[in-house]
Amino acid sequence: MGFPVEFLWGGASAANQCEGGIFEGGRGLANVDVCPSGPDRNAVIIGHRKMFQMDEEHQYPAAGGVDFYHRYREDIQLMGEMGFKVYRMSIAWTRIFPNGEEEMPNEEGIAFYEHVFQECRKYRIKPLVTISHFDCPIHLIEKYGGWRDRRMIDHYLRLCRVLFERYRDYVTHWLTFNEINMILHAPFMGAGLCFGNGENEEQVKYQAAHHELIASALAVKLAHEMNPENKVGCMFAAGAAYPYSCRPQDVWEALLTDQENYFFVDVQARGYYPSYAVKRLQKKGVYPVMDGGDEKLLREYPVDFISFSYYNSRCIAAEEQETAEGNLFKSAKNPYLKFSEWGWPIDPLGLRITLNQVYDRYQKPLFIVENGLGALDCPDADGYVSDDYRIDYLREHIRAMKAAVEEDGVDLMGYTSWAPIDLISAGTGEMKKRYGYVYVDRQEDGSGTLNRIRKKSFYWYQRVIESNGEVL
Ligand code: BGP
Repeated sequence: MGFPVEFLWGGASAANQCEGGIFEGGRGLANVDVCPSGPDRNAVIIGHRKMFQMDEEHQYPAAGGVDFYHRYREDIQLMGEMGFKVYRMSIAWTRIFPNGEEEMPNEEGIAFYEHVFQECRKYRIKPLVTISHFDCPIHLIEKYGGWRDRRMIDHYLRLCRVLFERYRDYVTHWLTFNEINMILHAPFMGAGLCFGNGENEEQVKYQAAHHELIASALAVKLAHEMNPENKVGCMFAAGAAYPYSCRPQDVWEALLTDQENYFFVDVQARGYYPSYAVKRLQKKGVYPVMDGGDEKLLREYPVDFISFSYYNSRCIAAEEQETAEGNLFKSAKNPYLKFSEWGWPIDPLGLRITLNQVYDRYQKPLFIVENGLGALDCPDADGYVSDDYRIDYLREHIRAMKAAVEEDGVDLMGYTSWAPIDLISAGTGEMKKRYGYVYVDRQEDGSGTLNRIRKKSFYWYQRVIESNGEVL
C-alpha cells in the first residue's frame, strides 16, 4: 500500500516567473514579460489594455524573476537535496525563437536549457517540460494577434520539433499548454489575445482555443513520431465545482461550470468536441471555424496522460452570493472552508474529489503538477522562515491525494508542488506571495540579495520524499 515506488515527487515552476534575464542570451520579448505588477495588471492580462512593450510608468517583475537564469545550478542542487525525482519547468519560447518566426533556433537559448537538464541529471531529477507556460512571442502577437490566427500552429510546432530533437536525450515527459482553460479567464497572458472595441470576445477565445487544441494534438503526433519514449500530457486548472446548495438550480450551474472547464480536456483526452460544447457554442454563434482534417486529427492524437493544477475548489450559486478569490477566477464563498491570506479557499478533500472526478471521466493516468499555498513569509533575524502554515496545507493535500491513490484506486503518476523556490506570482505579479520551500531574498520593490535560504518546509518535504509519503 502507499504510493508506488516510482511515484514522481517534486516541484513545479515556470520560466517567466523565475528566470529573469529577459534581455540576455538573445532572448526575445513575450506577452508574459510585459504584464506589469500593480493595478493595471488585470486589464493587461485579460486583453483589455494593450501592452506590447515596457513603459516607464510600470514595474515588470518577470524581467528579473528570481534570477534562475544565473542561479539554476544552486536551485537544482537544492531540489536535489530535497530528493526530487522530477522537476516540472517550462521553456521560454523566445529563448529558442526570439521572435517566433525564425527559421533557425537561437543556439544560446538551446544551450541554456541543455545546461539546466544536465544539472537535473546530476541529481537524477527527471524534467517534466511545459512547452508553453503562458508564453507567446510579442512579435507573433503584433503580427498575427496571437492564437486567434491559425498560423500560430506552425510556429508552435516548429518550437516543438526543435525541443523534441535537441532534448531527446534528456526529456521524455512533456505538457503542451499550461492551464489551457485559462484562455477564457486571462486571454492575453494565456494566449496573446487582445480585443478590439465591440469584438465578440468569446468567439475569439474559442477560435484561439481551437488552434491550441489542434496544436496540442499535432504536438502529440510529432512527439510520438520523433521518439516512441515520449509521453505527452495536457494541463488544466482544476478544482471541483460544488453546488452552493442542493437547490437544483445551484447543482445545474455547478455542472455548467465543470463542463466549461472540462471542455478542453474532453477534447484533448477523448479526441472530440463533446456534444454539450457543440450545442452551446453553436447556439451562441461562437463555434470555431475548423479545417477539413481537424476532427480526424483530434481523434487520432489524444494525450497520454492528464495533468492539472489544484489550489482550491469552487462553489457555484445560481443567484448572486458573496464571492471568494481563487486561482484566477472568483466563485461563491464556501461557508465551510478557511481561506488563505489571498482569499483562496483551502480544501484538501476537494483535491480527492477532483482526482476522482477527473479519473472517472477519462480513465487515463493523472499527474498533479501544481498545488501549494501562497503566503506572506516572515524570516527571523537569521533569515529562517518557520512556515508551519505551508506544511499544514501541503500535508493535508498530500493526505487527500494518498487516500485517492490507496482507497479510491486513482492512477497517479506524481505530484509537483508549486513552487519549490519562491518566485513571482502569475496572478498578481507580486513577490511577497510566496510558495517555496526555499526563501528568496527579493523584496516587492525589487531589492534584496537574491540569496536562497531553506525554510522549515524544506526539511519537512525532504522527509516526505525520503519516506515516499509515509512520514507526513
Ligand atoms: C497557476 C499558474 C502558475 C502559478 C499558480 C499560482 O495559475 O499555472 O503559473 O503562478 O497558478 O498562482 P499565483 O501565482 O497567481 O498565486
